[in-house]
Amino acid sequence: MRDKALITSALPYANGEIHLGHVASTYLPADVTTRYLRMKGVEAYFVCASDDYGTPILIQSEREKKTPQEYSAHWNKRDLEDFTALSIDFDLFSRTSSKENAEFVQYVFDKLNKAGHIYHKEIIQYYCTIDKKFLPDRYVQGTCPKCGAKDQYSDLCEKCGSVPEDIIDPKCILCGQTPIMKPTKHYFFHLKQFAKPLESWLDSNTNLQSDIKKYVKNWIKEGLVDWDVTRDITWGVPIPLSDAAGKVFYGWFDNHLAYISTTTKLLSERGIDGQEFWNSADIYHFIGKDIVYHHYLFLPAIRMGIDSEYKLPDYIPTRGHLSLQSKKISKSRNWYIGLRDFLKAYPADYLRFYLLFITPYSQDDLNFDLDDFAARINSELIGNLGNFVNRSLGFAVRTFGGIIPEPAHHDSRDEEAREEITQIAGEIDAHMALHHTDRALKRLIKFSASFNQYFQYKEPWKDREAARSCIFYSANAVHSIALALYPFMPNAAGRIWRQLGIKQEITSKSWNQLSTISIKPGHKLGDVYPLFKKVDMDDIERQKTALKEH
Ligand code: B3M
Ligand code: ZN
Repeated sequence: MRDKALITSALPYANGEIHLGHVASTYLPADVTTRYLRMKGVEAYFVCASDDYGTPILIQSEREKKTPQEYSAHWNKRDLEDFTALSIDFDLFSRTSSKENAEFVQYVFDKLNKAGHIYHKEIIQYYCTIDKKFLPDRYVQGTCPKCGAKDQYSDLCEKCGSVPEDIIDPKCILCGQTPIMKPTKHYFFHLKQFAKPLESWLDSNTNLQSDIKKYVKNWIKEGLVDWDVTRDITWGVPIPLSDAAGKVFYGWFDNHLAYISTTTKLLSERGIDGQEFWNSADIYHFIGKDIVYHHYLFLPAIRMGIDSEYKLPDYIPTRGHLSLQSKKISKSRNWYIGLRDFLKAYPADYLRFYLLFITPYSQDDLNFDLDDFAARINSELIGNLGNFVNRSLGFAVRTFGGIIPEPAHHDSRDEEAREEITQIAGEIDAHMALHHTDRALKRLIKFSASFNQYFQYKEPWKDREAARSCIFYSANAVHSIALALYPFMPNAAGRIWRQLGIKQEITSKSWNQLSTISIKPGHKLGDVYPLFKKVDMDDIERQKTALKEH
């Protein structure tokens, strides 16, 4: 682990609200990792941006009679509000359409071009003679040649998931006319040239998930295809060549470069040299498994193409898709829960807890189930962790006036309790070092379960004298719980911290206190009250009824 880290999570398209499916695989694990690294004393920054370009955004803005600038600005603002409500704390949430990104993208293209990694050729594109424009990607709808589904886009059949070569009976989505075919000059990135270097990079980077590496290497073996990085539309970063007027970059050429341009923008505002920082930090790109191709091949190849001026990622933590009530999430079928709506009904910490609990560090798909959500919150979080914190601190208030007693009548069970406290940090570290955020959280839950048993065994209510060591170690276990919980549930951790009566904030470097006996005899607790409210089952039923497909 380096003492610097730069963390990114996949950039959300500025085209609709953030829903539960987005946050599980990407934003939450990235936020937890950032908070954890900071507590370990690492200088860590977490950046993201809205992905503003692309034909779907342009088309939708035209439908809503807005400029694409206005339209994407709206979603950029809204996304940031929703992320903030979930305590996802970016240091900077920028835009791929920012001036800084456009400049950097053009700089990268220029350098690639001069190095011979770009070539051009004529291709045939749909063109509408009525609207007088080329019709890339979603501008054309027709019948899928593979499955026969009607009204599918020329770049994606939503029924069978294929990318149709030649859609049947193509129509311009703007005017409904049949487009003609017209030649146009497009610029290509020579991805094929990078097959060998990509392969050696994949072999040498032992931090990448090995199952993913395996199939990415297989794609290389099957043969890479050069990338057409051009679009004949007005919304995008202009291609900086005199004979490329009216042409912009394909969104996947510019979006991942915003990882870098957003970092340098953030750091320059803080007087730090972004490039120097980038190259001496651990670079993490958190993604969902649907964009493996772009992040394991396209992104590293482009960085190699500019002489690794900005180094390649050290980690690309990749996780699977979330389904909802065991059915695939789909915005078009209305089968999803918006983040904002969910957070109106339940605290951010509940959602963080549940999603982090069920999301493994693997490509396995996961399922959001409302009954399971209620059960986990009510039993693991409230019945176990919340209960231990409240019963032990509550007992200290009732019996000792909120002053931590000197331990007395030390027995072997107390020794075990002390031992558990001194080991918990290392055990959580072991999971976090391997990106198993779910296992780290489960280890913490096991720790609190074990302290519930300790409390039960000691029966402090029977003998005030014997209670002293039990309360002393329990208060110290609560201190460990607050610190270890912070990356996962920062709000609840802060509440526990205040109940413990600790004045200074949980900040960087606090991790090294986690396994210490920091709460000393004579320490005064703050106000103690129940941490959580149970999830009501009638309310869960109402949530299920509200969730309707169409
Ligand atoms: N905007 C979203 C996606 O395909 C896409 C990610 C860009 S990351 C550089 O999931
Ligand atoms: Zn048309």
